[in-house]
Parts: sequence; structure tokens; C-alpha cells
Amino acid sequence: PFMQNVINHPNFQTGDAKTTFIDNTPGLFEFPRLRDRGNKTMKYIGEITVNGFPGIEKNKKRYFEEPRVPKKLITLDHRSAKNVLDEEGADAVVSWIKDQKELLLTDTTFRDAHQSLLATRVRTKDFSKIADLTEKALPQLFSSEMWGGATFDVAYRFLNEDPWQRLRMIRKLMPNTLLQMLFRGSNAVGYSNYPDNVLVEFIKESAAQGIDVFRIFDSLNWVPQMERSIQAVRDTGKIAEAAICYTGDINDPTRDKYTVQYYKDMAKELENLGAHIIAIKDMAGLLKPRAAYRLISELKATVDLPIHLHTHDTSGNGIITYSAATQAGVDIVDVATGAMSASTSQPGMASLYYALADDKRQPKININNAQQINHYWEDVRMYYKPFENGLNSPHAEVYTHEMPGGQYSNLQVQAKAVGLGDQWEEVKTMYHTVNMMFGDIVKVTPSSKVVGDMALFMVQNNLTEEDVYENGLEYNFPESVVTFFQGELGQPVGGFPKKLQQIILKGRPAFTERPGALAAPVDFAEVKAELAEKIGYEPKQKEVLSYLMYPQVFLDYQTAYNMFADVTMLDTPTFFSGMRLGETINVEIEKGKILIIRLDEIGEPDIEGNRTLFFNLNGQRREILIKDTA
Ligand code: 3PY
Ligand code: ZN
Repeated sequence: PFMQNVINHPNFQTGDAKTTFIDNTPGLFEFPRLRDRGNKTMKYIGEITVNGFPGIEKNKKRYFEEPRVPKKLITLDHRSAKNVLDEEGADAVVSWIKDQKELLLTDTTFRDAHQSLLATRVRTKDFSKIADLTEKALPQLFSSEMWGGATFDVAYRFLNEDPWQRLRMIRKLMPNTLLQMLFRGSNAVGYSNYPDNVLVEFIKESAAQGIDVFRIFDSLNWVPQMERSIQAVRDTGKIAEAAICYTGDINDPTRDKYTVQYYKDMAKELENLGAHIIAIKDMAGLLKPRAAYRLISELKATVDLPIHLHTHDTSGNGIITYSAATQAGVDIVDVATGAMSASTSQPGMASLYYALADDKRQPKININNAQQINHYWEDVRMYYKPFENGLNSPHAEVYTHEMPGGQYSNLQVQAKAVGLGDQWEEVKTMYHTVNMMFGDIVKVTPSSKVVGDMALFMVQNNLTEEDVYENGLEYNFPESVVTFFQGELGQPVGGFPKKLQQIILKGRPAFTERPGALAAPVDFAEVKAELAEKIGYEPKQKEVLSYLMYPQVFLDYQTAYNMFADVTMLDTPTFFSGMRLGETINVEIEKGKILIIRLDEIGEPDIEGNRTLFFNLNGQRREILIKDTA
């Protein structure tokens, strides 16, 4: 076909084809490029059709209506927080927040909501169809949390997506909205500690690609691990929101570790380090209404910064907590669109709006617009049914086990995987026991995983707390538990319980210094060269950073990309379920370039288990060979 393209080209036929003809006539390559792209796309579809997508039942593609998009948005001219940042800088945003009488909202639909409800599986494709409309519908939102946390890892690992591409796309579609990310302090968007220069480079690159607000936390509330990130964000001119993880119960006199004074001291420390905003990150949803009123009032009296409250509605009490916090003067709270709210996710935006009816601090949003945006999510959530976490009603037990919203379903899957599916009750109880054995620690990624691993280990081996203290020297504890007690995630509030530490470490060294200070800086030029060698081209800085965070996951993504090309253009049902026999789909691979794909036949496997799939691509018959792994 390439030679035919050449021979049939008008310039070739008139004899105008010079030696530069091929160089200067990129259209010649269009056909092979499109064909290559088509083949790779069909290869992906074939693979999923024959072998299925992990976690999704094969050959059960459902029929979905096109999700409803808003048709009657009321738009208004509004100077947004993003406009203030771009025009006047981060300090001006702080003053602007303080000047608002009404409660401000951050929309977590694009990040924490689907991380907590749908295993972080929502695809860029589904955000891209609603992002600009969301900005039009809700210009008064303080920010949209849409990146960081688990989204980075899951995009590469399970969705064959480049998370940076998601960021750039949403940035383009929402130019007037502050884009917010969750940054795990010294763990960035990963699970382990990284050298300081990696954190700084990561923050710089994220800011350059479009992040405006960095919510920085440490999984043990260890401030020395937040300091450099706060400074690095300030250096980019963006907004440093320093988060205090909330655990325990300030109003329970038997829990004397995390008191109001504790939170006040930490807030003051973060203010002194240059934070623009203080966030209370209630990742498990433990902050009860009266405690919220007390905590927010006290914090408002302690620091001169806006307070941003984040909770999870696991117990069903989230709206009451927000209402109490609003009376106490909280500046911003996190909500999700109704269809992606409640349960382990954030409280719902419209629910809160109505809960604050007649209140002088009721958020300024157009509720009709919000409802239209929500219709889209009611429809899109259906695509992700296989990833639902199964918690369909308020779960007040969270006040006892204290598992973060994002962990509950994950740990359940982990428990099933090691054969403890029918001992989930024991695992939950053990999670609480382990927390107390560890000295009552802050539990959030990655420290929550350590507690989860230990709980699974103990249930699996039928161990009690006493067994561990009496015979612990004989046990091989999980790797994550050992390195935790060595100090690899940092130091917990009040230090490690000494007796347990000795049992777990068995003479291995423990350190109390900041792991990031001990780690040698990464030589970026060297890593870049190493990566170039592996992927066959010179990587961009963002690719080097991805490789540093998740070496194998990133390389696997590259391999998949070479095999399947960019699969983010596929509609979500096809991405997860492939195609039905006889079905036709349109895939717009670039503006105006559409692949029309029909699946005509799936052949029987040959002796090696390969099946030939007969497709029709833009009117031409194509055969794709897929190995059936069943
Ligand atoms: C994350 O780190 O991904 C979290 O959402 C913590 O709450
Ligand atoms: Zn959260």
C-alpha cells in the first residue's frame, strides 16, 4: 500500500516527485500509520475479547446508553480561585479564601471518589467528556481533586494510561479551575520513601504540567517528612496545602494520643513551615460531628490560615460532620458529585447544599447545573460495576476498625487472595488489635498497608497478640512490617513500641533519621540514560519520574503501549469487555480520524491455542491472531 500511495500521488504522476518528495509529503505515511494503529487497536480488542480483562467476567459485554451530558447549563461570568492564582499568586488565593463568606467546595469526583468506590478504575476517556462541562456548570468550585493518590499507579498498571496525559487533558479542558492533587509527602505518588531530589523534581514537573494545589500529607503525621515538599511547592508558586491526618477521637478520653492539643501543635508547625492552607485529612471518616465543631473552632483560633476539611462518608455521618464544621468556620470541604458520593467516598455535593439551606454559609453553586453533571455520573458509574466495593450502606463499624475509605475493599480482596475470604470479621478485628499493638498509629497509605499486612499475617497463622509477644522471635513477619519497624516510613507519633520492635526486628538495625535524608540523591542523567536504553528513545523528564516511582509498572506500560498503541480512545465498555460478534464500534484516534471496527468472526483455536479473529476495519477485512490463554 505504501508504494501504491507513492505511485498514485498526483506529484509523482506529473513527474514532480524529487528526492525530497517522500520527506515533504507526510500524507504518504498516513496509510501505513493508520493501518498500524488499526492493527494495534484490534489486537487489544481481540486480546480482551478472547482472554478478558482482569476482574471482569468474559463475554458478558452489556449494552449501555450513551451517558447523558448536560444540555441546559446556566453559565455565568465568575472570577475563580484559579484566576486569582494565575493573576495574583498563591498568597492572594489565601486572602481570597478568607474573604469568602460562603463555604467553598472541592470536588473529588475525579480522584478520591472513584479511588474509594471503584478501585480507582475510572478512565481518562470518561473524565474528558465531562471536564469542560463541569467547569462551565460549577465555576465557583474551589478546586477539582483529580490526580495523585492511587490514580498514578492504577493508570499505568491497570488502565494502560499515561497519568501525565490525563493531567494535561484535564488541564486543557478546565483552564479556570484549580487542579488539586494528593501528594504522599516523602512517598510522592508511591508507597516507599524517595530521595529528596526526586520529590522536588516530581513537584516541579507536576506543577509545570498543570497541578495548582498540592495536598501534602505524611502517613505517620511526621512533619519532618513534609517540610521539603511544602518548600518545593512554594518554590513553584503553587499552593501548598499541608494535611494533618485525623485519627482516633478527640472527644474520647481513653484515647490520649491524638488530642486537640496534638492537632493544634501540628497545625502551628505546618503554618510555620510555610503552608498556605491547613487540611484535616480524615481519611477513614472518623471525625464525629461534635468533634469536628471542636477541632475546627480550635484550629481557627490557632492558625491564621484557611482550613480545608476532607472526610469519608463511610459511617453515613459525613454531612452532619460538615454541617458542624461549617458552623465552626471551616473554609473549604471536600464533596463528590451525588452519584459518586457517600459510603467510602466523600459526602455528596447536592446533599450538603440542601443540608445548609437557609444557612448564610450555604455554598454558592447552581444546584440545577450540579444535578445535570450528576446525571452523567449516574450513567458512567454503571460501566464500572465490576469494581464496586460492595459496601452499599452506612458502615458505622469504621469507628472501631478505623480503616481508610480506600483500604476497606482492597484489604478485603487481599484477604480473599490469601484464602481468608470467610474470615473477614476476624481480619477487621485484628486490624484494630494490630493498630493498638503498633502504639495507635496514623493509618493511611502507606502506613495503613503495614497494619493490614500484619492483620492478615496474624489471622492467617492463627496468632493472638500474646502469641506474638511470647513466641514472636520464631515468626517471619511480613517484609512491610519489618521495614516499618526499621523506620523506613518514618517515625510514628510517640515512637515505636520497644518490645514489639525488638521482636519484629530480631537484631536488625532501626534508624530514627528521616529516610529521605539518608538516601543518596538520584542522578537524573544516569537514570535517563538507563531508561533510554530500555525503551529505545530518549525519555522526557516525566517518564524518568514515572520510572523512578514504579520501574516495572512503567516498563510494562511501555511494552503494552508498543503492542496496543494508545487505548485511551476506546469507549469504556469495549476497553473492559472487548467486542461482541457482529458489533461495530467507532474509535476516534485523532480529531476527525475514525476507525470503524466490526468483529465478524472468532476462529477456533489451532493446536497452539491461537485463534484468528476476523475484523472489518474501515471496510477492509483484517485477521488478527490472538493466543487463547484459557
Ligand atoms: C492515598 O494516599 O491514595 C489516599 O487516598 C490516602 O487517603
Ligand atoms: Zn480521602
